[in-house]
Amino acid sequence: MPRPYGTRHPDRRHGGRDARAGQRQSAPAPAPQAPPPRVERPLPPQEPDYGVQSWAQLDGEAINLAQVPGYRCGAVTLVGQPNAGKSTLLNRLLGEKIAIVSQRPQTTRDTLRGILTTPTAQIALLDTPGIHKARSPLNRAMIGQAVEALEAADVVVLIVDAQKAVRWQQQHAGEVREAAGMDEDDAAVSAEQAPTATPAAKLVFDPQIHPGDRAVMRQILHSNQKWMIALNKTDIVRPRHLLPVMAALATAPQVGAIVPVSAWTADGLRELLRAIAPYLPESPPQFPVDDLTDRSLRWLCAELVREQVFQQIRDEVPYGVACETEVYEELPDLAHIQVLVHVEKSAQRAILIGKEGVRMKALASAARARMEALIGRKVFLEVHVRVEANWSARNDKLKEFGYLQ
Ligand SMILES: Nc1nc2c(ncn2[C@@H]2O[C@H](COP(=O)(O)OP(=O)(O)OP(=O)(O)O)[C@@H](O)[C@H]2O)c(=O)[nH]1
Ligand SMILES: [Mg+2]
Repeated sequence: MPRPYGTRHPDRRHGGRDARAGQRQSAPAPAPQAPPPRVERPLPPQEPDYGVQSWAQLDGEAINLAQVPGYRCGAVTLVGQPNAGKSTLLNRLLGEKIAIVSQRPQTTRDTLRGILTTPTAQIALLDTPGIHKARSPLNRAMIGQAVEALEAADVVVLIVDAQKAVRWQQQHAGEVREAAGMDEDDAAVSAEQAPTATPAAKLVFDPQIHPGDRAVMRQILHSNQKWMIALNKTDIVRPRHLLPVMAALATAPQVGAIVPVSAWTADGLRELLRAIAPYLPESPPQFPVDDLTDRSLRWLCAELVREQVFQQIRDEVPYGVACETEVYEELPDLAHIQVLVHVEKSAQRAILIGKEGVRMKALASAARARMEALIGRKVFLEVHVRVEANWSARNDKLKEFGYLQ
């Protein structure tokens, strides 16, 4: 039975069984020893190497995509619960890292458009914040962005976390639930997520579908968009457990294809693109073929600093952090970038900086490496931290940081 990450084998807790046997035989107690120096455990990898995707490879300048017969171009919105893998999937489809990713929910705070150009279609892929039960003004603003992004799509792809879906089904197998009861529960979530929306229609879902996914489905159905499902993280689920999950998802109203994928291994992504293609209108490409996103490098660099906060700092601190690029200068030998990190309390500032600045050094150096990979140049990065009391509850600050329109 594998041990959970971060736990030790029970026999090793006090030096192991053999060590204890030795203590019983020798009478004098061993002299107390200084504890071994604390070794920082390396973080487990939080995202794959995205690599270059074969479907995005264009045959040099020889191809004039505007003249390819039947060429398609359109917009696809990726939605789902927090942590379902939307941003990882976006990066994987593009073959480039532009969206930030972490193991923690609610990493993405505002929409990000990635542009995927293939020899047969150009797809504007919109990554969105995870849809969940929002409480704080920041979370409500995030969900407002996700709901708004539904409107702009030719097709919506709901990303479902297969592992979460399987767990829900296994825990609730055999439980008989009142469909009406489930509806009320979901409707409450829906109403909170879209305060301006008219009440969601009374839709009955299979209770075998995770309630969080049902809440997202309601939002999609409310937007009247065509939609399909990418069942993600199939690399960590037994294939025999996937079938019942897919059967339950297939009962959702008006759902199109359900494609099992793994953003981590790239399995199923070609099939996903094939399933998306018929929804896109025939049109020449609307964006220059080597455009990857409509976001500026300034914005992406601020996000890369926030990503490191999400990946390296525990507890609630990342949820109180917002980042802004204050300086972005292209110098002859390098890019000079200065990022300002806003926190809500001075205690958060102290945690971010760490003892003798060690934590900040680690954050900045990881963010800098990511920036260099993105920009393809050497980067000189400066990061400053400022306390902006209670910013996540203030509309003026949410607007200033771009989270609220
Ligand atoms: N094993 C596995 N892990 C995945 C896969 N896709 C994403 N993940 C992991 O899931 C976690 C969340 O991924 P994100 O891409 O940040 O999820 P998200 O849906 O964008 O989350 P929010 O931005 O918080 O809404 C990360 O640790 C990813 O590495 C996958 O296909 N397989
Ligand atoms: Mg995300």
